[in-house]
Amino acid sequence: MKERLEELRDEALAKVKAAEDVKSLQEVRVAYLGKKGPITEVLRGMGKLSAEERPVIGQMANDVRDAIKVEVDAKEVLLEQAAIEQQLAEESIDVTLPGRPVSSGSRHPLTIVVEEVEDAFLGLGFSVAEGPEVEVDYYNFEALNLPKDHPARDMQDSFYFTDELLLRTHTSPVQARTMEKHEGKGPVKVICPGKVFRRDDDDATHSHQFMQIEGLYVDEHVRMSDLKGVLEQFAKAFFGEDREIRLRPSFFPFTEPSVEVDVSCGMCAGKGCRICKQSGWIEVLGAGMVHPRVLEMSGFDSTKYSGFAFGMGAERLAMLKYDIDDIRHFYTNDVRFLAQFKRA
Ligand code: FA5
Repeated sequence: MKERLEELRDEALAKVKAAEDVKSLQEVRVAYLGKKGPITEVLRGMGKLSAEERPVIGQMANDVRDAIKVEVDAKEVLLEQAAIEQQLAEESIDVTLPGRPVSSGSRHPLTIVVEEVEDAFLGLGFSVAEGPEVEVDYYNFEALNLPKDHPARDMQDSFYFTDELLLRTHTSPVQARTMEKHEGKGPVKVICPGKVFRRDDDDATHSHQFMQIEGLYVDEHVRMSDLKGVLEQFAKAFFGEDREIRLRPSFFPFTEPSVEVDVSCGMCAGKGCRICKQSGWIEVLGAGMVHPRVLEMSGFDSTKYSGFAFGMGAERLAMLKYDIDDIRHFYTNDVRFLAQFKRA
């Protein structure tokens, strides 16, 4: 029995020494120290031994088991350490290799344009106001001097949810809402960017959904010359110092007088070309002096207060500034188109 135990110890220690990885070491541990191993078997057979032999062999079996366990544990630490070192060596990062480029997004050209327009007007003392895209008939039309059945409602074909609820057709309802909030006291000086919706057929210059930027200035003694001065400042800030504007008579039910505003063509410096249809000018927005009835309906005394308002299409501004030939590019989200816009 003694010899058998010594044999087992030598055999196990040799296998521990020979184990080259954690897995084969684990096999040695299970084989010699496990419940079904030979040492456990020796201990089970102790009953057959004489009373004198039993403590001696028992002590020896325990010593052999402890000796094997000490060696297995020590080798396990070594092998684990070696495994980690090998893994580190294999997975080491070569910091000199060129990295994979991370492609980053860019802001949508309409966002850029709206922010540029906002910057230009914030510099002139305007603040930004917002209103709902789903609008009630009253603010979209009636408060803007467009009663039900007014023929000018046909100028903006609308998407209705009910008789009273529609997708706003322009940002002018924000004018009425903002004036109402001021409870008849000026000054009111805001720009209102936002999405608008019309039942227009989509083509290169028209979209059924587009963005407008409304402007409103109401105070005592606001005059048409203030409108012209502000728009001139804006055109130079947005398009460039060399650009001029001109005002042409027009009609909007909520302004009187009303004008269309043209900017001198940047392509030909006003000489006339294909882009400006040989006129030297490009239309960019509608504007006018706020109609006294609109002022009154929103709670302002029209004998004391006057104001101007304007509304421009953000896509049209972007098309002019960046020379884009089709409005649909803004909505088809082709990244090759979108990636070209980085704010200067
Ligand atoms: C209006 O919507 C008025 N509310 C503007 C206004 C405000 C006038 C305040 C006076 C005072 P108009 O329908 O012309 O006006 O639209 C204004 C601008 O929106 C146009 O100059 C054009 O740039 C843009 N626009 C109009 N329809 C479309 C469309 N279907 N697609 C893209 N842009 C459009």
